Amino acid sequence: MTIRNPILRGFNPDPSIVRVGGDYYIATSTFEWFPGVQIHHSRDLANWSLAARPLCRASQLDMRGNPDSCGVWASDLSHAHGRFHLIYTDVKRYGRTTVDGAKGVSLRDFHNYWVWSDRIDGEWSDPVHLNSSGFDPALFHDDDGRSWLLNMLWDHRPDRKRFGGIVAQEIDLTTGRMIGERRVIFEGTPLGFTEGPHLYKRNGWYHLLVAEGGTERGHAVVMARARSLFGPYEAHPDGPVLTARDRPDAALQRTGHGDLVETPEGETWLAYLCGRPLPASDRCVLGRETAIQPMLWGGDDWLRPAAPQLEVPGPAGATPPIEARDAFTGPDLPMAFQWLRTPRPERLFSLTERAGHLRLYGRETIGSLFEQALVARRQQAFRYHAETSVEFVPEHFQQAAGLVCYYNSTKFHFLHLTADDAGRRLLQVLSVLPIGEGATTLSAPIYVDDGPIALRVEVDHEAMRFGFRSAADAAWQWLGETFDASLLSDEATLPGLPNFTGGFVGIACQDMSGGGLAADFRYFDYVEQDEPSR
Ligand code: 6LW
Repeated sequence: MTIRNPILRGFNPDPSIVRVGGDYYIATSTFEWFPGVQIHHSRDLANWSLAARPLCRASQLDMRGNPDSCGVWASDLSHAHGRFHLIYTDVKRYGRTTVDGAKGVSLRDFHNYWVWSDRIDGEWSDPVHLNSSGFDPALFHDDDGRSWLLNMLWDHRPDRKRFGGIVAQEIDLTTGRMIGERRVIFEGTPLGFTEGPHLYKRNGWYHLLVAEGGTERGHAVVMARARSLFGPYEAHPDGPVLTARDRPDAALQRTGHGDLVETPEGETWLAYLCGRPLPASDRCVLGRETAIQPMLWGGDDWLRPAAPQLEVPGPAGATPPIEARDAFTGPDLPMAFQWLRTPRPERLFSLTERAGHLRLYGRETIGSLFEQALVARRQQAFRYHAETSVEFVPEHFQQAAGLVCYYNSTKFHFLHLTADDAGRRLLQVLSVLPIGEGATTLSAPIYVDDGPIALRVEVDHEAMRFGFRSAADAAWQWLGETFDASLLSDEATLPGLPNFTGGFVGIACQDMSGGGLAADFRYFDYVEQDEPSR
């Protein structure tokens, strides 16, 4: 079995892994993107496919108004008492920790919920609210039949550690009711930023796995153990069990936030979060991804890596490039696509109002935190092209529709059709300026004829270019400007703001007049070019 990391390419952070019989499942975070939570499936730990997106209706998740990079953080997937259990956080506010360097009060709102299902691809239950004391909740099912909810404790007080340790409280899994007091069981190591707890019991030891060091280059997977669930926990004598903080040469950076799984043969594997910064810009345009690492329990009951870490073993192409051509012929949105925040997609698009087309209704402006008609899929490779064909007849400058490379409400490059004051149709790019210089700018207008028009973007690491053509057999006409794709990355940001997602590519339509003018898209191609092996 050749494992080629990352096993889940592109924006797939905070993995939680579970095995049921011969089936492995990994749940990853989706933030402000709807539906919420991605669950991939594998039978061999090497080959994975998207199996479910469990949070798919208003009673489970409504993220309208959620800030960028909030929404669904670090879900936890487990299986116990004959059911799948999913615990997730809906982050409603991300107060900045420091303002101009001064450590202020950092108010944040995290709501933790529990849903369950008998089948991974079944209908998941409505949520039960558990607590709101911090993020990264996880369930631990003890061998005495009791279950415990763990999460990191958020301490907003200026003179305290924001990351106030790991708390545990018993949960009644028949009702979701919390039992007894919450107790801090582990305050973390000097690395700090203690989060992402998962608990395992083995040979009479409680083994606590946490993420520390922060989710950037100092990230680490840290373990500690105790004879009692409530501690005291003794940290691993070797320090972090996996980290790239001292390995600037490693192919996989930002490694942390892990979870363990055991194979039927008794091997132990660690699924963990990583990032692959582009060499030139040192920026992660694919966000944080999921990798996996074989581990080994020593005779001293401590866990250690069982193979070289952080490299990308296996032949190039072990995870073949994606070549997806979606013709929008069916009534349902292809599973690779998502939209932002709202549980009311029928307000944004229709796949039935015009047969063979995805119809987007012009709603709020691109970057709105409420109702923007933008449907997109993750960028999962450094080299790809995407293409669509759109029919759109704008009447004035407040109406726009087209092809977009999107990171968040302030970071995107949007090639769109609109109209001038005389109603003549034109193409422009609404594009983010280099971070810190302000928001966005408009490229020079290019007047185009009426009728369907094909739009194309080609991305090669940091370089992005847009093209268009009116007839299928015409040559592509490329815009003179090139655009900086690395601006659509976790690292390109003003300080103190959350940038936890990766880049997306898709289609969008806005009508600032409130008229809801629609745009019809006939297909969407997303085609990756193979990555040269390292
Ligand atoms: C997640 C936390 C983290 O909840 O980032 O890298 C947060 N680790 O554990 C958002 O992904």
